Amino acid sequence: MKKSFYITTPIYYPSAKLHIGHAYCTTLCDVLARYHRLKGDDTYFLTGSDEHGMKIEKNAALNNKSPQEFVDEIVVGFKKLWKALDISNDDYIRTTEKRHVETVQKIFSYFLKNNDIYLGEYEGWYCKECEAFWTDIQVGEEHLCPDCHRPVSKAKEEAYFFKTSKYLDDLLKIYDSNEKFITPESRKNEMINTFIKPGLEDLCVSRTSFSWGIPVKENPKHVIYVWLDALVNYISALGYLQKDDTLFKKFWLNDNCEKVHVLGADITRFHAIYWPMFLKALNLPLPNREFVHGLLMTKDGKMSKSKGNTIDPYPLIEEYGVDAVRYYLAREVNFGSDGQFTPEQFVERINMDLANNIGNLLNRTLSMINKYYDGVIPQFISNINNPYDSDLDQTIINSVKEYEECLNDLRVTDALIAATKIGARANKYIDETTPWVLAKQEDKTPLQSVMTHLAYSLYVSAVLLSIVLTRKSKEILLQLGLDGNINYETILNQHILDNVKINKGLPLFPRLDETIEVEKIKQMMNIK
Ligand code: ME8
Repeated sequence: MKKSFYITTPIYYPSAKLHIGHAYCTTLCDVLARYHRLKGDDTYFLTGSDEHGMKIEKNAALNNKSPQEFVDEIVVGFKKLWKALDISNDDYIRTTEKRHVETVQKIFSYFLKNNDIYLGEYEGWYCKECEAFWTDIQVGEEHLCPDCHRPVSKAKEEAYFFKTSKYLDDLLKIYDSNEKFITPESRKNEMINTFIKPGLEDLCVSRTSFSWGIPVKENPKHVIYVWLDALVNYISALGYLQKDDTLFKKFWLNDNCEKVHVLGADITRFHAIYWPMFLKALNLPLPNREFVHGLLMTKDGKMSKSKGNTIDPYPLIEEYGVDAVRYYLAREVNFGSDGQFTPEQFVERINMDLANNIGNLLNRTLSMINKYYDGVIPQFISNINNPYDSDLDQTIINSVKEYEECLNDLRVTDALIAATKIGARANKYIDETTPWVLAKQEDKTPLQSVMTHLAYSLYVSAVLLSIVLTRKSKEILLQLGLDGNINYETILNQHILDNVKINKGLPLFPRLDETIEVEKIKQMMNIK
C-alpha cells in the first residue's frame, strides 16, 4: 500500500512580521515534504495562521483597524514570504475561516455534551488598563502587566475548563508506548517533570474579557480560548466534521499515513499534553511524531521584536538567492538544538558547502568534459585498476542510504551532511586521479571512468539536494544536459548520463568574499 505523509508547521500569530526563526521551521517542514514527494509518498503539507486572541484585538485597535482587516493584511505578507522561500505547502489554514470556526464549535459542543468541559471560574492577574488576564509567569515577581507595565491584581472570571485529569492516564500510556512521540526525548522528560508531576491543572478554554475569538455556541459571551481553537487547525484543514472530509480520511484516519507536527520548544506543552488529550476525547488517532526544533538565536539571545534583534529573511533571499537561504536554514542548525544566526556563519556555510563543494565540482567536471570529450559525457565505466572508483561508488551508495535514514527520522541537518559527502569525495577524487595526466595517456579508459564518475556524482548530489536547492538542483541537471526533471527512481542508475551532451553555464554559487559580504549583511540587518 502506498505510504502517506502529513506534515504541519505551527500556525503563526499574525501579530507582527515573521522573522528568520519562523522561516527556519517552515523550511524544515518544506524539505521533509519535498523528500516524501520525491520518494513518491502521498504527501500533504500544511501551514497557516492563528488569528484570534486578545493580543490581535489590541494590536488591531492600536492600528485603527478591525481585527479581521488587521490580520488580512498581515497574512498577505506571510504568504508572500512563503512564496519567496519556495515553500510548497498544499494548503494554508486561517483560523478565521468558516471551515475552521465551524469545526471548532462542533468540537466544543461535543466536549460539553461529553462532560469533558465544564463551567468554572478562572483566576489570574488582571490588568484594568488593558482589560486582560495574565499568568504568573507573564507578570513576573513584580506583578506588572507585560504590555503596559502597570501593576496588576488578582481577579476572577467565569470560564470553561477542559478536564485534563480524565485523560492523564491515556497520555502517560502514549508516552510509554511510543518513545518517538515527542522528540528529542529531553522534551518529553521536561513535560513530565515540569508539568505533569507537580500536578496538571485543568485547561481554561474560554474567555469573556475579550471578544475576538470563536464564540461558544451555547454561551456566546464566551469566546473559545486560543489553544483549543489553534490546535484544531491540524484537522479542520483536512475537513474534520465537514461535508467533504476526504482529506481527513486519507491522511488523519489512515494508519498508513505518518502524521508529523513540527514545532518550537516554546509551544511543546500545548502540543505534547493538551493536543493528545483533545484527540483522545474525540476518539481520534494521534499524530505519530511531534518534533520539537530548537530556536534560532542571535548573538544577544532569543530574537524578539521588543529587543529589535529579529532577522528578516527577505534581504538575504534577495542578495544571495532562495537556495542559499534555504540551505543555510536546513543545514546550519542541528535539528533539535538551538542555533545562532551570524553573518560569518551564513557566508562560511555557503562558501564551504555550496561554492567549494557542489559549485566547484560542477565547474571542474564540465570544463573537463568539454575539453576532453567535446562536451559529450561518455558511457559510464568503472576502472577496476583504480581503487578510487570503488571508493567513490561506495561513498555514493552509503550517502544515499544515510540520507534516507536521516530523513525518515526527520533529521534534516544530518541528511544534508550525508548528501554533501558525495561532492566532497568527488572533489578529492579529481586530485587523486589527476585527469589532466590521464588525458595524455593513449589508453583513454581511465579518463573515461573518472569523467563519468564525476558526472554521475553530480547527478546524485543534485537529486538529493533538490529538496533544499529548489532551483539550483534543476540548473545542475540542465548543465549536465538533462531536462531538469527530478526523478528519485533513477538515482542509482549510473548510466543515466551516457552520451548526454552537456550544457555548461554560469558558475552555480560564486565564492563569496567573506569580509565584504559579512559587512554587507551586518549593514542590511542592522547588526553590530
Ligand atoms: O506560538 N527560532 O505562534 P508564533 C526558531 N500561534 N523558530 C522560531 C523562532 C526562533 N527564534 N521564533 C518562532 C504560536 N519560531 C502559536 C502556534 S500552533 C497550533 C499555534 C517558530 O507566531 C517556532 O516553530 O509565536 C515556534 O514554535 C513558532 O514559530 C511560534 O510561532
